[in-house]
Amino acid sequence: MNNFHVRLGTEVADALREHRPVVALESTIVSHGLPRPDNLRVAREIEQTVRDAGAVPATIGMVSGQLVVGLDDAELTRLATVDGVSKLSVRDLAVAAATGADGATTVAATSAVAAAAGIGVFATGGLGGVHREAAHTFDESADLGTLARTPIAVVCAGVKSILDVGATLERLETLGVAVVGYRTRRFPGFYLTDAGFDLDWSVDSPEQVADVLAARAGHGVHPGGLLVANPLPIDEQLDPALHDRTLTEGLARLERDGVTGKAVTPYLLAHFHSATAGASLAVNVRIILRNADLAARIAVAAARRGDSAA
Ligand code: PSU
Ligand code: MN
Repeated sequence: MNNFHVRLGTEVADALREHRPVVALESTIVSHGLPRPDNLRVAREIEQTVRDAGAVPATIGMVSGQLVVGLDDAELTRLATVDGVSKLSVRDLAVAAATGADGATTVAATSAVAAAAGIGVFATGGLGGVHREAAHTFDESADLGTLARTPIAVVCAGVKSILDVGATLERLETLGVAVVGYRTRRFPGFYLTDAGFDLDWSVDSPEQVADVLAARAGHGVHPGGLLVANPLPIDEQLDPALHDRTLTEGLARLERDGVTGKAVTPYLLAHFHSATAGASLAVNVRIILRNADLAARIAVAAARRGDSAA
């Protein structure tokens, strides 16, 4: 990209030029989704996991108004530790750039920037979606609308269980976002292995995901994203009873404290991390690392077949 406001990290630029595998990573998870000081350690572990699987990590964020694809360690440290880092969705990017802000990109913003930079695979924890009171509040994550028009494969453990999962799946269908289970036909519920919904499609290997991406590129028909839903093994999920208790309590507090808008997701995640005494954090980290590993293997498979989209 010949854009003054977007800088590719050297390693990422080299890898893209040489058609080597690259995996995009988001920074909202680091700045707003995980508690300090674990967030920085985990951010580095995610990158290392991508490297171990043979791909180059490209963590995306904004530093002093400049969008960076492939934050270096000093920049990653800054977004993980400095106060006042904005949570940036797609619509915020230009304003944040023009005002010189530090910002962390959501799934929506990370997807859009990654695709524009020529990166075809992205790993996150859980996608944003339709919030439980959306019928009244209209609170639906911009992640959904952005994926409708962004050609990228997002590896995630479904959508966060704090959301209305059924409504989110319906919206993904309406918006034309493809959803495939990785070795499952059940949609995962982030902390929980199974959110209680069937999927139409399942894929068995990174190579098969690369086949899907190649077919999509070859058809030139489907402009949108592909969700690769990668569930936790059942013995690694958060205890469902603890999960349900914590969620009920978190939703009640949300209402009591009058939290709305973009603060909802960070608020509920923080509640989980404190109310489960770190149990949800361990599960959350495990989810992200597993997704980073799978995304890297998909990027490697796609690069092997010479697929320029990855
Ligand atoms: N999943 C996580 N932790 C997070 C998020 C997702 O495990 O912090 C973030 C992602 O950046 C996602 C955002 O895009 O939450 C959704 O926020 P909202 O509901 O405000 O769109
Ligand atoms: Mn929202």
